[in-house]
Amino acid sequence: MRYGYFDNKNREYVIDRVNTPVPWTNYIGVNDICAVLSQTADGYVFYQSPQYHRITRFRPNAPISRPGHYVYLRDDDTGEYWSISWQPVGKDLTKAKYECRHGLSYSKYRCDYQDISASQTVFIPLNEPVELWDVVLKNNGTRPRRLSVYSYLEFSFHQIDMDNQNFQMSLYASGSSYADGIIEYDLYYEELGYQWFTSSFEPDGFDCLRDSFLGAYRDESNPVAVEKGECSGSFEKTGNHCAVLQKKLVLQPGEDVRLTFLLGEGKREAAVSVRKKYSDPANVDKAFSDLAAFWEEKLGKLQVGTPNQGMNTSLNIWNLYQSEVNILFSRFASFVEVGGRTGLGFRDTSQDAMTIASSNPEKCRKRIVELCRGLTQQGYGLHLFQPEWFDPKLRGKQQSFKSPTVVPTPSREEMIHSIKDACSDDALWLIAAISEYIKETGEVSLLDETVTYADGGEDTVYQHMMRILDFSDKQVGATGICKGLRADWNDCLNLGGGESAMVSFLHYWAIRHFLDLSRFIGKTEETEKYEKMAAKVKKACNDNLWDGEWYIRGITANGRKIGTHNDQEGKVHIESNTWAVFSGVADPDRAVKAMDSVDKYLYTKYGLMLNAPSYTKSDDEIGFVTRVYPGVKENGSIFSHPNPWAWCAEATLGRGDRAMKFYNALLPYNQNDEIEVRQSEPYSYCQFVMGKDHTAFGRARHPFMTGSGGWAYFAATRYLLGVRPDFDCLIVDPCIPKDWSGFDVTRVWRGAAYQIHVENPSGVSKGVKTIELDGKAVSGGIPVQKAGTQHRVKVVMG
Ligand code: IFM
Repeated sequence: MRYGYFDNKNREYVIDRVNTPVPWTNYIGVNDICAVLSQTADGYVFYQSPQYHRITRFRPNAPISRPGHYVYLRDDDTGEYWSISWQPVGKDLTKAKYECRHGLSYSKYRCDYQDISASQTVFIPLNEPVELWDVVLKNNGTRPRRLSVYSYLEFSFHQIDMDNQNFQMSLYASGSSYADGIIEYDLYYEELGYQWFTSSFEPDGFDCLRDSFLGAYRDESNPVAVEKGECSGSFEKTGNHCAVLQKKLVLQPGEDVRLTFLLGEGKREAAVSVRKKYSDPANVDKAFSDLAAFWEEKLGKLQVGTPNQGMNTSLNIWNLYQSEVNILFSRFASFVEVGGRTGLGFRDTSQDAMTIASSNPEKCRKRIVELCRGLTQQGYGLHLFQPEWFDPKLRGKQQSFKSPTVVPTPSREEMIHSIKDACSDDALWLIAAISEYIKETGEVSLLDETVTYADGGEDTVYQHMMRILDFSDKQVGATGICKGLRADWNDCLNLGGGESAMVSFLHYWAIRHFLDLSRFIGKTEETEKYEKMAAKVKKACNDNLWDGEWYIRGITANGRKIGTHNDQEGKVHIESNTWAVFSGVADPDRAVKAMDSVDKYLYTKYGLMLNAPSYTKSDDEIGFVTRVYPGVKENGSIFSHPNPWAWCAEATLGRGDRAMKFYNALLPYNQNDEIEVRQSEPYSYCQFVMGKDHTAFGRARHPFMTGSGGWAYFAATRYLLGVRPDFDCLIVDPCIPKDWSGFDVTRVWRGAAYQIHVENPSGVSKGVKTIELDGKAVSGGIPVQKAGTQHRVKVVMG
């Protein structure tokens, strides 16, 4: 069963059955202000922080997610009313036609009802803290129509906690007012507590008090003001507030009208000038086309044409979009992660930064510096921290958002965690992010930049990298395998503080990244030191972690091996086996066996499970994972994030058919027509899909806010299609299914554009016979070309 389709030409996903099993969301905005909205316009908007500076309210985890950013329409002759986005009125779907188009940083809602077609496009101009609703109505009938149009949104008390508790204060500290077409909203005690709402027209009515507009014992589906056809003109200092502007219209047959609603940050003065600007539709169009150009520039850096349509759609549009959404705001703003946490998670941010180095080098660099500041002198990262703790320029910003009635988040001093809070993998990911950034941009001088440590002192980025590697070198157990500390990548597999196979493999991978860099910049001394470290780690792994057919997952504090052939539960784990291979620790024989075991024990038609069989008996020596339902999340679900590690591992082995089998199984696009099983958005990777050990096998949960999008993009473009930058050349080293006759990639790298055409005449999966750059043979990678130039690259596999 399907609910929509991919419109690649417009880079939109079109939901033509709007009653999806769960909300299907989109992210609006690319700068300071961000809205998370569903296919029925439910959702919320925040300014910089979803935790401290929400603009509109959201009641999460409810049977219907409310409220949202709605437009009601009313036939003033009959009194009948409906909403453009289907909800909240929720007309009978057999009588009206609704559609939602989720595009890149905008959503467009459409409806057709009784000869009135209407659309509401919600977007946020590139550099203005303003949410804009571009509303168009048309009378397709043969008689004149008298209509009323109403906006609706509900203001927030600015903090997620304030919207959910202790109203004895907030209800009496928030106020609204109306004058000359502008609604103003304020939180009286907050220095930055002002918003406004206005429109391109002179309203015929308004309401600022939610309860006056909705009426007693009613909700957003049947507001009394819409039912009556008249707003009450309410506003007050104290209460719950909303933004309703009403316009009465007469539309002649064939006539259309365009209205703009605007929601923004600041006081009345800001509203006046923004209103003036966007009362001219040409400015609305310009802001919308600037946004399209923003995405065009990003997506244009890498476009693919392969025989796999799902891959093309995902890599060319949705995968990159998801990765950018993760890095632009935070990992914490969705309908599930409702914004109650903010800051940077060390491991997640490092991986997110690594995967968007090509599309967003500026943000990647910014994040690298922020993460270096969140590193301690000992070399471990603060698992979750606020960048403003360490950036004098940002300090004080969150403070001014804070309301007095909520317990403040801990200060920097309180949060300089002791090592017992550290996760063993966190900082290792940063090494790869730095290396990928330099490969992408060539900015080797980043290594010399001086950056502070979280607990005082400062050093170069290069020194930070060595501290990270040295920390993992020292934090080892009796066997020489890295200690798992509080947890490794798998938050729930704690091993009682034992040793983590995955982290030792990751350590090896990070050392390899560093060695490539130290050799490139000619640092002989460090190269020798870390070559020895690499050899030591490799030996410890191969001496202690091999189980015969696969690698174990770890060793508990009591010396018990986890993930062995003797285990009835948690026998095979994806993390250790994929990293053993991708890191280069496993020799070819073991690598093949390990990945064959992954295929044998973990493969399902919806992707690879994290571990199998799932744990059913609680065992605190292994960790919290054993207290998670079988087949769910970290216990045997198809956790999306590690799946691309398996594609990379298979690409390392040159097994393109296997890699593509794994790729296709997880690809949300491939479940577009199976939504009765998947339920969630087919244009976004979800954090996990229920595994075989759960009754809802195949059901996906937690869209957007997961490292899966970034890793899928990184793995597919760099290791399956094999186009990846090195420090001084662009490598083309594909690993594809044997039946692919070839594919094309357009890649912009260091300012030059490469049109890469790959041919596969002998039907191989791996191996490059020849490479030509503009008709001339090159060996190895493609050398750096002058910025602004265009090149043709022909690659023949064989
Ligand atoms: O690795 C973690 C991530 O940091 C947060 N989500 C769950 C993942 C696996 O535990």
